[in-house]
Amino acid sequence: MTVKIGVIGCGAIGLEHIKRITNTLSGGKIVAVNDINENNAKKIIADLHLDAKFYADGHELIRSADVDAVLVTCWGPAHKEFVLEAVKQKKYVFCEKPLATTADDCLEIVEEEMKQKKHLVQVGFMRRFDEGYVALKKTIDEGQIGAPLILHAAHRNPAVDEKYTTDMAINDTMIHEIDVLHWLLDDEYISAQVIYPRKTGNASSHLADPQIVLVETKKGIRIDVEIFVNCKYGYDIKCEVVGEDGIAYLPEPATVQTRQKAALNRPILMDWKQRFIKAYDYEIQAFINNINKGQKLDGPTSWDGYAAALTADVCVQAQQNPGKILPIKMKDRPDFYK
Ligand code: NAI
Ligand code: ISE
Repeated sequence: MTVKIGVIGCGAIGLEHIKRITNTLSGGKIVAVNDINENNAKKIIADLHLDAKFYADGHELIRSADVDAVLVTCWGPAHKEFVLEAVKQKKYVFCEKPLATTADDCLEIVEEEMKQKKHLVQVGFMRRFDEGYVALKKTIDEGQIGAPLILHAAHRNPAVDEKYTTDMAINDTMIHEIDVLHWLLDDEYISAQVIYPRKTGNASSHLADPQIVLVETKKGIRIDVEIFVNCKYGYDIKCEVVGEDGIAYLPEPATVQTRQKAALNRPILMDWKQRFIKAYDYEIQAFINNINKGQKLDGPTSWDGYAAALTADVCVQAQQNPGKILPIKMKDRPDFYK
């Protein structure tokens, strides 16, 4: 069977996903495309020779009998309306992060999904599909480093544009750590604190960069995440778990090491699209395969989308109250999502 997919939002990541479904993955076909930028969407259909129809209205795309599953890859504030509509229509939906921009909006999706009594939503937290994080989780789960005590993480982007604001360091960037780290540690967050180091001269005047977020978990693990989005030298993701019997590190991406002109060199990637390319392939292939086999979706759920949004809300409040430790009060996970 081929899953007939409609895409809402054909910007940077929407286009990447359209290309991977068309050229790299199996079992799925792009049959419908929507974007408020009609010219761009139509150009993508033409340039990639897609056998797909353009819909001026995203809701009409979702309701179309030609569409089995929906990819929501437009900008964050529009995610909720399209995900809710897809769930109401009992259609599978893959939504790029964030699931919605507020925790309350995420809960509305959670409630609608539970009403339908079926897991229909997968959220695009692709790091759970990254081979490095999967290997790191296995190391921790097997008890190789004993109980985790401390986790040091860094999320560095070479540069961001003028439109990138201080809260985006949480909502757009650290949101990946927020999701992947509690999954990695099989734990929940209970508090957050933000501190600001000396500001880099490479950031725009309105942006606080870098930032450090300190998070505590239910088990008492202390996590520090450095977010530095104008680090210049590369796209660099670090994760080091300190356990009672040893330390485990997120593997570096495989790049060729050279010895040349009295120097030992290893290139560093510059772009997030390259760094997690396989993880994006795996998450969407899993989405397609599970639909095709009639299996439960196995990626991040709408509950994970809620947990991330709630944690991010508290981290943004912590940004506005530097140094203050703020509690994270999560609702109890419903049985449906256990
Ligand atoms: P983008 O700005 O390149 O593209 C967004 C597209 O959505 C544009 O083509 C815009 O015209 C369209 N759009 C906006 N409102 C719309 C609406 N109401 N209906 C239909 N189309 C609409 O943004 P980008 O980088 O592609 O990001 C899209 C989403 O993907 C964001 O939520 C972002 O956080 C997420 N993302 C996830 C990444 C990951 O690593 N998982 C990486 C990059 C983005
Ligand atoms: C972007 O939206 C992403 O999701 C990337 O993974 C992240 O590194 C970047 O900071 C975000 O802007």
